[in-house]
Amino acid sequence: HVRRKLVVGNWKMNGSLAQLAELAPIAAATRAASGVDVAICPPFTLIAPAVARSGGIPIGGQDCHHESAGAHTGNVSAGMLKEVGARLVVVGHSERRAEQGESDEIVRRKAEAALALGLQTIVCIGESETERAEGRALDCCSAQLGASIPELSGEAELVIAYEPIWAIGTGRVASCDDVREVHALIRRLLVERFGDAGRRVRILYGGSVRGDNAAELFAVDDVDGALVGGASLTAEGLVPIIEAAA
Ligand code: G2H
Repeated sequence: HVRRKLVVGNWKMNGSLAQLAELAPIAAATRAASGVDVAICPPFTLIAPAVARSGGIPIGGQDCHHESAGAHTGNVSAGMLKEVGARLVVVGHSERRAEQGESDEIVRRKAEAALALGLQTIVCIGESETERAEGRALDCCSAQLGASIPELSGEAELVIAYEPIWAIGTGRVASCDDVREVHALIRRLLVERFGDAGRRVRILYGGSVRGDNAAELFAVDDVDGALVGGASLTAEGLVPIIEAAA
């Protein structure tokens, strides 16, 4: 199975209308790289203007609610994202699991809602520092994956992102051996659950990916791309990662 590399920028709660100027050089680098898929997930308020200035790069949300509408102050549904041109969404990021108390069950329902509307859906999992120190990283990832992903149906693409929490925004990258071990586990669980379709699911690594460490991560088996936070805010930061994926 040949899986194209996928590089997704997660701007988190960063960016501005002015920052959307970074999209043009990112789009140009993506066209030049060929063979790499690139997408950017800015804050909700920037999605519509980002779509207008995307240069063809898919724009997505960083979360969606699991219901389609209703009394959920402050939330945004998958349909709302889609209406303004979003083509993907990230769900279950560890920052949302921690700050908003999102459970695996809620994450799974969000993923179901997004996939049902045809959004490419990136489900994030990953162990904490304590869980790794206690030798429970694989068990944690296995349990989270099992409970956070929905059944596959329809055409929309499910993507998994493995983000060890201790590597997020810290400058500490997981070792290639650790990444290989967890990605192999995720692949095995996906194939057990979905059969051959599990081989087509792309598995991204996330956590302090930068231009100077991307190539070695992308060389690891079953690393099909990256979910990039800090380094995705500028073309200068993201373009070397796109080039490393090409
Ligand atoms: C992990 C990642 C992107 P960063 O959260 O989701 O962020 O690259 O800043 O560690």
